Amino acid sequence: NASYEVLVAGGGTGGISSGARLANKLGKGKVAIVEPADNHYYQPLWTLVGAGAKPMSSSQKSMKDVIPPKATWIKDSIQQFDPENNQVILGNGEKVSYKYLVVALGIKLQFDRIKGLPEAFDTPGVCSNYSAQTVGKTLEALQDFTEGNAIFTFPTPPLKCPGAPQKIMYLADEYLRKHGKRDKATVMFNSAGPSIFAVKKYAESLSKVVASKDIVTNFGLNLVEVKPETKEAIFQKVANPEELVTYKYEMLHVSPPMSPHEVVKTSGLADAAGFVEVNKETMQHVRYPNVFSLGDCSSVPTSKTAAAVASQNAILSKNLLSVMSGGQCTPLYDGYTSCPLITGYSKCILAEFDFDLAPLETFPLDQGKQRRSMYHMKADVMPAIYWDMMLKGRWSGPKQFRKAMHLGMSR
Ligand code: FAD
Ligand code: UQ1
Repeated sequence: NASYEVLVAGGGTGGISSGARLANKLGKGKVAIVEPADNHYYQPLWTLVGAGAKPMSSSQKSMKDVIPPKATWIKDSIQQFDPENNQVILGNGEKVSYKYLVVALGIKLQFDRIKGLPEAFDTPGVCSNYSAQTVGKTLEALQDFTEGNAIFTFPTPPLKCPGAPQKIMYLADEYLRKHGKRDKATVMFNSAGPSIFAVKKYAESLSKVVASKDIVTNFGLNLVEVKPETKEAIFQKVANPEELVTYKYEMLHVSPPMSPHEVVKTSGLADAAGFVEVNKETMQHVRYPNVFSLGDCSSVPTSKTAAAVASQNAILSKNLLSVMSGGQCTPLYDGYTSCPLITGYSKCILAEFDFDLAPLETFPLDQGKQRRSMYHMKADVMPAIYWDMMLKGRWSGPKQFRKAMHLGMSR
């Protein structure tokens, strides 16, 4: 059996950023990352890739180029966790033991929970920014659009980046205007949720954006079926699941339902909802003190984003190293998460908030406003920070900047 000081499950945003920190501290040969994929994706760029504002290549790097140089890459998937025996079983049947485990497997997309959808992706107009395979179809749908309904869906939670389902809608609105097709379109946000956004301050701003763009919102509608032959999308009323509502579509952007991966649900590490059950402030498992988790697969009750992982990976690594040397978990997570709500090809509302859905803003200006500066931050500055700093274990989120910019007056 191979054995490592720290085993990291998953080579996505959380696995690489925390794996890099731990390997930097512990040195060569101590940290292994289990990840089957050939490529690593910076998914936050997919909103812009879908809208044709960035090439797919800018969101993608070869996995071998992001695995930290001091970490060992185990190119396989985790088939089963065995926390009682401090080991995992790989896809090839081999066992790998660990002293400490970091679980960062992300969340599973479930396009197949919507009847007819997997097949509908092979037909014109149906697209989703949520996967590498379907994001390319979004721009095609915009280019092909002539007239009719452009429908943007939002599933029942849980989902990662809850702002993404509407960001692409604002970009689509602007695209259709630029190409003289907006007056032939009805742009519609059909959401299973109750409101445009969970944080009041940003919901107020976004409601104004929706109104100014002449977008129709239908809340409490959950997409359950797509009929590509007749170009119909069928929604269930959340308040009365017996009742179905059908809309014709010309373009249909689907944000799919999501769930924890099966291997996490059955790991012995999960809570009732299937997420890795950690202390929300320390990232340490509630039953196995040598297990930690971060990102979309964890039970941490904040909006699931890469920005949240930026804060979490620093806290997790410090706490894991402290526990390793017999100490306590000290840095405490406040739930910081951020959602750059792109509202056009050069506009963005930078939402930042905490566990209590209270704004926790970095910049000393009103971030509830649409700003060009925040668009550049999201489109050009953040990707560089991600590739050059975060994946190398050198980005802990904007907390220090926030404190400096508010002259120590902020939390
Ligand atoms: P991921 O980065 O998804 O990584 C999970 C990894 O685990 C993957 O590499 C996968 O291959 C691997 N894996 C899965 N199963 C196994 C297994 N059995 N064994 C081994 N490995 C496995 N966040 C923001 O901060 N800002 C944004 O603007 C933003 N926009 C987004 C827009 C879109 C369209 C999408 C899809 C996401 C967006 N996000 C955004 C969210 C962000 O990408 C995620 O929250 C972040 O990537 C979570 O990191 P993670 O490590 O938990 O999961
Ligand atoms: C952030 O730290 C981060 O991590 C890389 C993101 O990832 C996508 C973000 O989108 C944002 C907004 C932040 C927060 C950073 C600043 C400077 C506000």
